Amino acid sequence: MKRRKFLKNSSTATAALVATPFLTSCKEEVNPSKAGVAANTKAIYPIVICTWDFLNASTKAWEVLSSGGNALDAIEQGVKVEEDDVTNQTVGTGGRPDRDGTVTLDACIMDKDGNCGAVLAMENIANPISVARKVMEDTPHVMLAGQGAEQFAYEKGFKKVNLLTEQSRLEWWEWKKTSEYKPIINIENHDTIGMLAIDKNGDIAGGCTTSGMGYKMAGRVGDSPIIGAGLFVDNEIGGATATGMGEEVVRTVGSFLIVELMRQGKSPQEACEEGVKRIMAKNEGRNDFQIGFIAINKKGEIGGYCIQPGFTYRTYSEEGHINNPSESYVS
Ligand code: SD4
Repeated sequence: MKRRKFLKNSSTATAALVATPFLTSCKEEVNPSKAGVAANTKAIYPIVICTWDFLNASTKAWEVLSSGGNALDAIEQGVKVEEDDVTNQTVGTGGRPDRDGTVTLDACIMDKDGNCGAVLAMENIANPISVARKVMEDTPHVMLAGQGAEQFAYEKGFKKVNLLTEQSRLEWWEWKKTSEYKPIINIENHDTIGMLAIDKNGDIAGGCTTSGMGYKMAGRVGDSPIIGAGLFVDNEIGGATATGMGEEVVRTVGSFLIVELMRQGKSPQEACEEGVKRIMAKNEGRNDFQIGFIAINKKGEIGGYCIQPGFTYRTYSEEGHINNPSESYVS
């Protein structure tokens, strides 16, 4: 589904006109042979898109983009808003702990040149997206995990903080009474932020950050910090990112798959739908988990699709900010 059609159909759309003084030349011809799109179409950017209804995060990213900033900065600044929001129990400070009561954070970031960085199962550091960016920019590696990631963060000047809020500690204590690992659809696997942005130059970047599945086993890592699974960007084609049951996204290398499907000519919407279908094909008869994908192509067209009803994704562009209800595989 094309973005304009989606906006028109969106019953919960909350479009608001915004001042965009730097947006005088945001429409540009796209090379159709590279982007897999029809000839003579216009690109619309800057634009930011993120999983779930993160108005504050997308607004922050839009502030960066609309004042001429680049997509990578917009991503880092945008998702940090959720990392710092203690009421979001799936990202950053305030995230739900693992079953032993330890909060561990996962994040990755990817730029227009295919550079990427990630931290996995990192404790005690409030902004994993910024550490992931440092891994990308200041090391010869792509991923740092656990204590290595934490140590690296201290070397880069990050402070040690307590990520476990009283609210999350009390809920974990309550959970321990049954100790049943059974993530509740759209609740316990909710609110990971995956974000994709195109800046005024038409360059794409993306990021994804999470505390992972609540009450997971110690050391468990999902899709979110895994390049290709929770996030993938190819500046010639577009980007994709995921939220939900990470194990299933990893098994399908979901975000890479969606970008490759766009390379073959599918729209972002068609590619997200195919991504979900591939997952469901491996899970015949299973209907107890949620995954949501979002994607954007070089034109700034967007798409989103999920397994269960309830997933939404937010866009912010010169056309305003919109909360898009996603269509779902299961009705
Ligand atoms: C994970 N994909 O760790 C993440 C969880 C998530 O919204 O997306 N929550 O598997």
